[in-house]
Amino acid sequence: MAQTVADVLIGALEQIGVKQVFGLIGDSLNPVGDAIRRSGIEWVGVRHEEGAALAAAGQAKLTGRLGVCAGTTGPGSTHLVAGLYEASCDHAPVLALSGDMARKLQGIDHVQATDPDLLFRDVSLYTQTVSSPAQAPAVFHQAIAAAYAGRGVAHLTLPIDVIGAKADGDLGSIATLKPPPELAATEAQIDAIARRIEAAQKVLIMCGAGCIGAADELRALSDRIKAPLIHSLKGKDVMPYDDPRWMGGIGIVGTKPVYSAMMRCDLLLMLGTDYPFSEFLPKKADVIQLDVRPAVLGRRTPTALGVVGAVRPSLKLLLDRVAVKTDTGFLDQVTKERRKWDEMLDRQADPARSKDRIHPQAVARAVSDSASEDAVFVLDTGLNTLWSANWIRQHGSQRILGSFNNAAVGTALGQANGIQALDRSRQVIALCGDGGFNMLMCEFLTAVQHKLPVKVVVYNNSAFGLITLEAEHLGLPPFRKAIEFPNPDFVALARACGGHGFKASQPGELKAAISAAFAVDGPAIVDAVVVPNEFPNIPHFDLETIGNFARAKMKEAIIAVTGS
Ligand SMILES: Cc1ncc(C[n+]2csc(CCOP(=O)(O)OP(=O)(O)O)c2C)c(N)n1
Repeated sequence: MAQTVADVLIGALEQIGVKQVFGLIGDSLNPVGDAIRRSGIEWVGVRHEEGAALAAAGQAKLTGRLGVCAGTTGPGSTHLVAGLYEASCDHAPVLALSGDMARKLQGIDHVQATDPDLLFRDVSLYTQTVSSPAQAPAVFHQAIAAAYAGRGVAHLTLPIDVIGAKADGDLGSIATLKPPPELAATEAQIDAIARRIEAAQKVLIMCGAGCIGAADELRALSDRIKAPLIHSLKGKDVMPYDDPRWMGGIGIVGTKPVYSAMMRCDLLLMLGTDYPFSEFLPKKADVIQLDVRPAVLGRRTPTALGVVGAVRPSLKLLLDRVAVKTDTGFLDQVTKERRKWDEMLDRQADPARSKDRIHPQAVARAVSDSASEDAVFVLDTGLNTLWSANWIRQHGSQRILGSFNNAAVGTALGQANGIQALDRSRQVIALCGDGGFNMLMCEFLTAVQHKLPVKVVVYNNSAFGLITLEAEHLGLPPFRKAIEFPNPDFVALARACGGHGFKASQPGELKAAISAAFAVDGPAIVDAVVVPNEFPNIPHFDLETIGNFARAKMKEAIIAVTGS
């Protein structure tokens, strides 16, 4: 059979190491499906295209390598868009393919007419219609190169008459399609960082996702200059939880010791982080920021020195150039506070805390304690993010991912499916709120069909829990009718889908339900019925917020009595 334009695209993807394409077949995507059917790439058919985009994003976030998803004409591609924000917000390379109707039907309000290039414009850094077989190879190359170079989404619109046509040439430069190299900052800039560190008394090092892979260098720097290491949520898995230098997270998903260290330090070194919540950054200290992205330098807080460079190679240079410090006072103080905070976390997660109710902290801790050395935890969005992020104690080569920039509910399972498809023998655990799981629960069927043994742990509080807190934060009484909802029987649902289901509604059942789910060979759901009104640890409150919470509680009490 003669090679089609679709074959050229799929052949190139195979050559650069793409293992799966996630999508939902049909209509104008059929020639792409046919090319995949004849290739070495696995087609992972999803139940909702958002699940395909999430799966591709999950893969790209974990590995830094291209994830690929596909939707067909009109609504099939429209469904991709929401999931793609995971990749664009977290700077992960994804190629999204939209099938489109034949060119002769375009522009005349035909059935399913959309303008995919316009629709995908916001979420992608490159979007292009492939309008002829002759143009196709160069555009395919450009799209993949753009996704890698810009670390985001490239999108192609593929009219069926073009993608199914006979090919007119191959991609010439496959060898150039790969992630960008890690480049160090210049020596002069490294010297400038070293001099500022030497002049400071209390140096605090804040690590973001740009620090992944740099744990050894960070330890060495911390030891050399006696500086505590703290992290953004995206940086939590840079180091094992129990490393004595790893003090905890910043912000709402963080700790009080870290907040006070921020306010006490005189130099903050921000490494590979664009942490957006400026109110948690120091008010007085000098700030140095090191990142591969020049555009993020200095945009969250006034920055004395902004340096372009990748963290790991830059730290390697810095270690040779910065003088040893001996004063451990600041490090010791933060360490002491951190220990106390950890003891509090342990008490809050103790299943024996109540006799007949499961606290969500205990769920996160039990999942963490039962997980394999190389598990991947995929967190959903909501109150559940706080439980998972604060009570998972990562170790070994465990990884933690979530929707930490997009902050979208319903994103964990789709991403977990993509990650699981990379290695079906690795343990992948999606930790979801019930609202988040309900949103895209059809993707559990994708897991069952494609033998993706994802474990889904649902914090079942029969509510969009975080929204209660959000309302009270604004001084509003929670709109209960809008926030609370009934759930299906998740165990029955899991079994009806062909998976496994386990339930824990009493503290004594928790460990067994989680262990059973982790032991079964195949996808499983753990329905953990949790206390609905658990209040998280908030590291810092201003007076206005405290007032708002008090006002909200008063309004709630009045509504309870008067009914309005
Ligand atoms: C797609 C999407 N829709 C709505 C929101 C707003 N939102 C943020 S948290 C949340 C509640 C999530 O509820 P649930 O999944 O049950 O988790 P919980 O907060 O109870 O742990 C909502 C609706 C969002 N962030 N993303």
